[in-house]
Amino acid sequence: MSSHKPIVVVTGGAGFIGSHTVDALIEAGNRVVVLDDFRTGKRANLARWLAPEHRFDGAHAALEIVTCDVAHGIFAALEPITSRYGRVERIVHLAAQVSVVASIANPLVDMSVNYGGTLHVLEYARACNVSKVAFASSAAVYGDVTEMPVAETTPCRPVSPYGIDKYASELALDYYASVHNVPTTALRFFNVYGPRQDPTSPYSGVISIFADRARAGALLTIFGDGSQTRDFVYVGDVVRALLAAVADGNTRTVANVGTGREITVLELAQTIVALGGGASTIAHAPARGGEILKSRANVDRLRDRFGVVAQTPLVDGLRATLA
Ligand code: UD2
Repeated sequence: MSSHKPIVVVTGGAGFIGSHTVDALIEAGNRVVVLDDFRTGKRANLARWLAPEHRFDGAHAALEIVTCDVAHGIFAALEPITSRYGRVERIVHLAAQVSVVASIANPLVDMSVNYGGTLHVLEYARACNVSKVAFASSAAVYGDVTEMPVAETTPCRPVSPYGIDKYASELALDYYASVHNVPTTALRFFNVYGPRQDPTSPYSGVISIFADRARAGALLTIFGDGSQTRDFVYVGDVVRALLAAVADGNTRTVANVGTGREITVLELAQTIVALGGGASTIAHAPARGGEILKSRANVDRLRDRFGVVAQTPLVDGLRATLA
């Protein structure tokens, strides 16, 4: 059966970015195995692939879901599938504890999931000759940078356990690539937004929160005066970057994933209120501590190495998110 479609593992595949990645991989004809511990991931995000015609019979583009916490390793979760259907060809590693603030409260949890999880994935890739590992890193690896846009050559000085563990993961990817011949790419995501991003946590992405409020005609709260900027990149563009990275022959590569454009949080709030029908009002609360003032990615490397340019205009992405 191993002559069939390649098997791609997506860790964190039931989450926001993960489920969009799974959609694109299955649409491209892959057999996809999702590993997710469902702490924040949702089976509903994968609902369209749960019909009988997408059952993992080894022949068709299809989905298999295994409940698995990457912090405990992935060999046992994958063994029943690989012994039946053949080897894992590629891995998109997205499973993570996603909150910077939570990482400060619980650095050891962050380390075991975000760094330990990456080591488990890389150990699997080494032992099983996986052809490529693409990893979701973060702009958080840079820390406080004043010069914009931020290029990959900027020294990494992370200022949170989250940023440290993402950076440590990048170093591990590079080590496994150079010493153990596991081809790897790390993508440094800037502020990703789009449908299925969960707005319910206070640390959820600002667009998911503002969209949720605007739909309800409720108040939008800006932390600080709203002059801080972010580079918001639509999840569909991030998925194109991930698919390019996991299919690509590039190894030991790190690349930013953003748009190269920035917008202030105030302008963002005003745009979302207008798109939501204008019923909401905007209020200000004290600025969050330890927050970066400006963020904008240099995206030359993403274009040059992977041929990917984010192409979704913010207004279009916001409309899709509000819909
Ligand atoms: C993003 C990432 C984080 C990490 C970090 C690296 C998200 C969700 N988080 O954090 O994982 O990679 O970048 O630098 O992408 N805001 C409001 N009102 C709200 C919520 C937020 O004004 O109700 C502001 C917030 O103060 C900040 C901006 O919106 O200035 C963006 O906040 P965020 O939490 O979406 O993302 P960020 O940039 O803190």
